[in-house]
Amino acid sequence: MKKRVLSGIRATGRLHLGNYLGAVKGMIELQNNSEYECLYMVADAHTITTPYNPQELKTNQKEIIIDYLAAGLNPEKSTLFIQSQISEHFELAYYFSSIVSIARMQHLPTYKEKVKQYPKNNTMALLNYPVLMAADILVYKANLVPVGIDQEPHLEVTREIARKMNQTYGTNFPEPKRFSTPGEYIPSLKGEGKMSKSVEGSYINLTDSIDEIRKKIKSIPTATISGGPITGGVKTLFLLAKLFLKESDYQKFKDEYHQGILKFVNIKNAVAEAIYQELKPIQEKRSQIAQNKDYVEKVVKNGAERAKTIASQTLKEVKEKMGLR
Ligand code: AQP
Repeated sequence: MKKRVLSGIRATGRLHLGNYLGAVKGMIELQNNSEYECLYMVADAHTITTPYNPQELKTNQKEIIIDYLAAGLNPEKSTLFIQSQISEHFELAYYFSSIVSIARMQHLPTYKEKVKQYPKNNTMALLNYPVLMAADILVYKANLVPVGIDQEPHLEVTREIARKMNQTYGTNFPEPKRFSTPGEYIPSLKGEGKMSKSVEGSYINLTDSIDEIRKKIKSIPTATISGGPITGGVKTLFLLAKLFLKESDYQKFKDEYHQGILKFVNIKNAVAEAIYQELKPIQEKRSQIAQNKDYVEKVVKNGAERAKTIASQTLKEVKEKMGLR
């Protein structure tokens, strides 16, 4: 039997370069490996753990599917679906919550950060986020999860839940691992923290024009004189250079930097151009797919059918083991 892969992205807005490099690139790589069966969702139920607009969420559900398709996810190879359409995720999360302590959830750095960011939104759903994520993964008995490094604490919780369920109830959940990419952590363009949708000025969208990308790359804080240790904005710039430029160009800029002769405008222009060259075909494909609403609907409908078949089987097993049927 093929090993399973599960991943998802919250429907909080348009995808940015961090989502693309940290998650989507890994999703594509695994989709194209015949050893795996891949299921990729729009994590709309995770979206409501932070303040949101229902009308925008409705639009974003489909926009993320369009982003997935444009970036290279292929519904012939991967199951693409919307999380909230598979009610088994929520039912399993409830059963899992019976073996997870409140303290364990309260101590997670991801939870603390979100509470700091949205102090008026310290809800049960936010506290429960990692439990629902464990259910998202384990309802498909997925072994591999292509996500950015920021999700590692949640994966640790998933493994703990799998172990405890197996020990307590004799289930056979795998202990899933993260599938990492070279872009597993893309820093904010502002020089502090990670690239994030909710931090204005921190990100490049997949739909940005060359002018917008140039402007954003120019905004990365760099020293006026090159040389010395590579830190802060300079580090971000070199990471993007490593990910997008030819190795020889990257090395040339690095050597110039260490010799103290690098003009930041040159590396910034080269990086902006290289990012745009990678995004351009995605943008072109996106505008074609966006016009074909019926196709997108069909992808989502087929995806839900496949996801539901697997998820309902797991629920049946879990309920039997837990004495619920
Ligand atoms: N900066 C990043 N570098 C690498 N990977 C990243 N991911 C997110 N930011 C980076 C990965 O993208 C996937 C989707 O993450 P998410 O569903 O948590 O999306 P999000 O919450 O909308 O991501 P943001 O941008 O951080 O949004 P806000 O600001 O709303 O919290 C995951 O695999 C994640 O690791």
